[in-house]
Amino acid sequence: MKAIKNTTDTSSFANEVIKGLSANVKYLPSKFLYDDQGDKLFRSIMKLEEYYPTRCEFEIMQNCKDALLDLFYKEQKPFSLIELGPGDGFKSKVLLKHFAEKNAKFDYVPVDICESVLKDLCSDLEKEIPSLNVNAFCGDYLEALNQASTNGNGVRKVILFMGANIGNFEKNEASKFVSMLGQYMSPDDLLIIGFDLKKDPKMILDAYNDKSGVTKAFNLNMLNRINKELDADFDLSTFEHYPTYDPLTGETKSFLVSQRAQSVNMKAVNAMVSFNSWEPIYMEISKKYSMPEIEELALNSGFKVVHNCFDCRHFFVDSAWQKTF
Ligand code: AVI
Repeated sequence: MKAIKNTTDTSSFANEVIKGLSANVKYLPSKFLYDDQGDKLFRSIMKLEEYYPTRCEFEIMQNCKDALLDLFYKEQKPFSLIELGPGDGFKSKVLLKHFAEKNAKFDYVPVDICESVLKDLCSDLEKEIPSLNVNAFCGDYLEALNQASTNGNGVRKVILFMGANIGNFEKNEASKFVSMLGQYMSPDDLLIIGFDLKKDPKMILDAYNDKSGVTKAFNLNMLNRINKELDADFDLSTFEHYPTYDPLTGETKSFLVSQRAQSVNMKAVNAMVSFNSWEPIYMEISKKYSMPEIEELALNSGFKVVHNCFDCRHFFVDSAWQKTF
């Protein structure tokens, strides 16, 4: 395993928090949900009865591992499997084990902004799949792709962006992001994106409003993070978790709503923010897609869909794309 490179920029947290909480409609960037405690809470979310996407994508990995190997290992040419945001590798390990058993020639490049996530994953992989060649990259996705393109000597890149992470982008941002990935891809490379599909609205809303309150704790943890890192005095008990789902747009949006008028001090950055009673902070979007919307996103971002893998209920799809030019 090569040394992990750390390019995490810690100074942007304070600036982005201040910008979001000073906006007309207050928001906090959802990427900041994932500090150590947020990672733990998200792992608990993935095990919740109500949170179906992880189990659906796991089923896809199990059922489609042969089809995916055929697609990735075309003409038995070595490839580089670059996973953006692998988490604990729960789903991708299904592929990695299968590919290793089949003696496919590939290396695995997990990319994450969080060093501890990568360290845990790498030590797991060393134990579970000792023959696997792992080159972890700690930092920005695009920087990792840039490095892979420069050092890759023309080896085919297969980029995995799973877990419905694409749903956490606003519509235009999703297209911009995918187009940017395309800039680092050759015509023969593949991009696999996991999409959570539109389905029974009640089921979707329940996934973000679990009875045990883990998703509420996950959102409130961001305020706790601000308390710790910016010496702020958010009173978590005065903010209510409020998720919504719009079946027309497919957008789940999560808010933390201030139950009373109050001011919060962020002493470390010498800033104060005031809330009206019932004023929301927009925390996160989790967009659900239809198949035509997926085709449209591919086209608008310079890609075409070459293969789709569904779970048996068609709740989720891992869609394989190639560049159109
Ligand atoms: C990481 N991401 C795809 C999750 C989602 O479903 O949007 C994050 C999450 N937020 C609340 N529950 C899960």
